[in-house]
Amino acid sequence: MTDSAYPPISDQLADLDAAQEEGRRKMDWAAQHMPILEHVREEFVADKPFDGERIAMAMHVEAKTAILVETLAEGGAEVAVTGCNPLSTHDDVSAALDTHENITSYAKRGVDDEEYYDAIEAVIAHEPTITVDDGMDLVAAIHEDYPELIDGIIGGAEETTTGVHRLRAMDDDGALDYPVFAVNDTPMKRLFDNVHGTGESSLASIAMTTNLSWASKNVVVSGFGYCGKGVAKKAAGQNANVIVTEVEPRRALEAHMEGYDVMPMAEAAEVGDVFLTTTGNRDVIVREHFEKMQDGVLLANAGHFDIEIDLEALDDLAVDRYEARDGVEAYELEDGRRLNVVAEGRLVNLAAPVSLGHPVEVMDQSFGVQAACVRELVENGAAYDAGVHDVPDELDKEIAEIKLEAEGVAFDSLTETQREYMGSWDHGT
Ligand code: RBV
Repeated sequence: MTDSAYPPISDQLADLDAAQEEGRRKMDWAAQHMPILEHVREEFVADKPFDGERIAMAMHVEAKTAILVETLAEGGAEVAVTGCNPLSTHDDVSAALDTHENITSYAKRGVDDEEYYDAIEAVIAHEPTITVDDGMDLVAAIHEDYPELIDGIIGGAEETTTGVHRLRAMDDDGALDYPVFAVNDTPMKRLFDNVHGTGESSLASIAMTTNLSWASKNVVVSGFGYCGKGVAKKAAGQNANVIVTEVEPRRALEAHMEGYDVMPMAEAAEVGDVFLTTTGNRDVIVREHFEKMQDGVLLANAGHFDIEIDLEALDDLAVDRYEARDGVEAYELEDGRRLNVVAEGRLVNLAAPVSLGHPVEVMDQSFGVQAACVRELVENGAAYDAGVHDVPDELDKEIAEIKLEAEGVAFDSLTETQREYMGSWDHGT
């Protein structure tokens, strides 16, 4: 292990026993609702596929993620973990994880930029053979600062849209030097976690943070990708009027055909009550938009990074700033209008004080795919070149089947005749 001075969470908390106990309680609750990871864990405990592996992880360290971390550790790996967002860690869960003999947790809530990267370096100091990222910060730090470790790395797995986007850009530049699975892009992740998970948890977090209703509100959803679709659908389901902003013509059309109003942000700014960004891009809501907004609007972001709402410009415009509620900062403008930013513009479903992240069931699916990818790297890592890889469809289906079985849902399979028919081209009229 190389040197790193940054201490694990257990050396940073005052009342460690109480934290460990509460963290464990949260994990036990999550585990009860994660049948996929339970199944995978039994397999890992029996086979110990990760004996001798060192897994580095940067994820949202809360109860569900903790069950994934434990599952990998129970499979024989040494795991070092830290957060992937300064505000999403639950310190008690981090402390509970750190008690496991195979796990070191550096995650801590409320770290500044310097501590955030110190913790990432502390994880990297464990000299990983596998990385598991949410947002690609580990892959980036290893390539930039510790390229000598790359030879020893079998591969990695990436959780989120933004991370996969960054990885593909890196791959296009020929700069990605080990294989990484795009977990985000699987049906088992995207159709559930991005759509239902982001939709439900973002809206729930905003509602809990503000105590305001969705009914009758004009809710502006920026970006109609998988996350935006989920947010729009769930907001409409709670009687909001949904307005979508898009830059991609087919997605704009899709939103239009779903029955949502579609308009440029310059127009939406004037009529929106709540603004929720899900684009993964920067500068979606900027000064010219703030200038037109109504008094009392809510501004929130559900994208991975806090770049979608230009808070610097808002700060420039503001004559006063104050904490209106826990997790809500009011920016007061010269003419008296107040624009309320939720959770500092960081991903709202994890970073607001009351936020708990996506619901347990969808994270069980995403993390089931993560676990299957780590197993695939250990079993067949040499078969994958450096670069971004789709998760093998068979693995994704395996996770779906485990879930269906746990839910008691039976489904059909193809007959031989059907299989032959689907595989042929000469059965015409
Ligand atoms: N996400 N994790 C949670 N652990 O509670 N909630 C959401 C959690 C992940 C989700 O998979 C998404 O792709 C990513 O966070 C964005 O950073």
